[in-house]
Amino acid sequence: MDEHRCGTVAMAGRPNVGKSTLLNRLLGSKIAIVTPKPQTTRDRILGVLTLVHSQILFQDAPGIHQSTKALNRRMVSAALAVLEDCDVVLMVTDARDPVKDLARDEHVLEKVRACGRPAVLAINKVDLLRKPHLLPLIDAYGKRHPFKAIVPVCALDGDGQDGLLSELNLLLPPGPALFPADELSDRPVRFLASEFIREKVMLFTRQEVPYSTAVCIDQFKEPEPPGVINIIATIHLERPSQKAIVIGKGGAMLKRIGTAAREEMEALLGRKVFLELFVRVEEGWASSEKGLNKVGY
Ligand SMILES: Nc1nc2c(ncn2[C@@H]2O[C@H](COP(=O)(O)OP(=O)(O)O)[C@@H](O)[C@H]2O)c(=O)[nH]1
Ligand SMILES: [Mg+2]
Repeated sequence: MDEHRCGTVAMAGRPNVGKSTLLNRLLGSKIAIVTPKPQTTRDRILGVLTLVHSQILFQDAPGIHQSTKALNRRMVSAALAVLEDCDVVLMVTDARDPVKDLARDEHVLEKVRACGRPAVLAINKVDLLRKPHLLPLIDAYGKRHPFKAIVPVCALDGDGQDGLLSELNLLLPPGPALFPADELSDRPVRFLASEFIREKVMLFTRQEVPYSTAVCIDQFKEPEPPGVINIIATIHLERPSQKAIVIGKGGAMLKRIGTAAREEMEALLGRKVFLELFVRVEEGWASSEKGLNKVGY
């Protein structure tokens, strides 16, 4: 019989390469929010995948990038902490990066090398790549780092995910499962609820609004016996003009955000949800440590 294995796999890569999409695909459930905009993921989140002979604890994290803003510095340090504290690294890249531009990943590779853990590379978004470009890309990455495996994947349709899982499994240390088999994440559902709201704001608004949004859950009430879950949340923004955008004409935008977020919550919880949203201005919260604490970061 196979020995049971359990370990942490840190997801690393530049913003927007598809780390969170890949995590959701591997888990078969949406726990990490995804948008076409960079810097969607702000904090680490553990996704638990329980297989027959192993349990893989995926640490999703913000993208590794350079910035001076308080929020971004906090994000990058979360990404680096995840690397320091893992058994295996799953580095993710975008298949569309031309071979001659691989220097873009050098900053991430430096961190992967520094942490000294075995690493697997997932070349994601292969659906957008013409086949002849794939082999040179694999070859070029192989020359840059002694990856234990390089696996082309498509996080959108799951292409390549089984091969990726077997490569990761091989690198896990032996050990018993650390989470119950039905547990998907180390984050409470109220965190996931706040993230779904932030995702919809990021998807439906433009320019700086997505980066000025923080969401706090004020109330999360599960009735006994189980019925409709009541959630009250506040969307914090940095300026009054942003508050006006998020509320929209006659409250239309806020309604759209609320409906879409509620549908995600109902899908995750398998229960009806009643969601009430408030919008507040917390001047410049993303620029200072004090502001971050005020909105719950
Ligand atoms: N075409 C395509 N798009 C993808 C794939 N994986 C992710 N995306 C898109 O890439 C964008 C960024 O994804 P996200 O998971 O938030 O990236 P992250 O910042 O690395 O976590 C989103 O618009 C995703 O839908 C893929 O395999 N193929
Ligand atoms: Mg992400």
